[in-house]
Amino acid sequence: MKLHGYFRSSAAWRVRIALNLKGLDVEHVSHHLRHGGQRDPAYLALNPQGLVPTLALDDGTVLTQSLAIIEWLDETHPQPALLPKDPIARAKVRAFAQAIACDTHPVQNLKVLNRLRELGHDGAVALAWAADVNIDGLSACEQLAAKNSGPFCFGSEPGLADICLVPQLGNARRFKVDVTKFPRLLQAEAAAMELAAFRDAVPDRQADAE
Ligand SMILES: N[C@@H](CCC(=O)N[C@@H](CS)C(=O)NCC(=O)O)C(=O)O
Repeated sequence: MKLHGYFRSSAAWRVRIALNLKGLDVEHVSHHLRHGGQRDPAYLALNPQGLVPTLALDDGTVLTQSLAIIEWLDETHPQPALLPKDPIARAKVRAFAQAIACDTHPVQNLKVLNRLRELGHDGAVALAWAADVNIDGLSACEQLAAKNSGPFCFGSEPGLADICLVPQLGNARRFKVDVTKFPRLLQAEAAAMELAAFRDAVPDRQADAE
């Protein structure tokens, strides 16, 4: 399999964690987002959204959207499970993951920040926007996770919620958010970073890191 990504992409980072937890090896193909690699026609033929990640399977199947890719990985490689079996617990984990992946990350991604600059806002305004969006999303996640026992977001094993949380905390720090406001999330992150699957997925450890 080939994972099309970029070291700093938090959506690709989620998939890297999931692959590591499942013990799966892939070839990494980097697309330099700041140089517009995601809009290269050859890449757009794979992923018409011009976003990373994309997972290309050995049989030619192409999967896009990190949550869809991770759920496919979980269905085809069930151990260790990334979602609980109980339907209510699954819905809660998905809600946490979507609070990050659907409602927080998309409004602070590169495309949105570039658009703010094109509309005449200076870099500081774009960064303040990104920080505010992270504070909103992570504040809600802090409350969602606080309802559960730890150390991970939903109990004693890592799962989809932690996979989304750790890269988003990385984004929040990049946008200078004071993450000490989120002690329950930091507890889950600390537990995750005890695991090689999470440590090996961090941007700085990727071959395309700058
Ligand atoms: N919902 C998508 C988001 C993908 C996404 O926004 N990827 C970012 C990097 S984290 C990207 O490719 N940005 C390129 C751009 O904004 O032009 C997913 O979860 O896969």
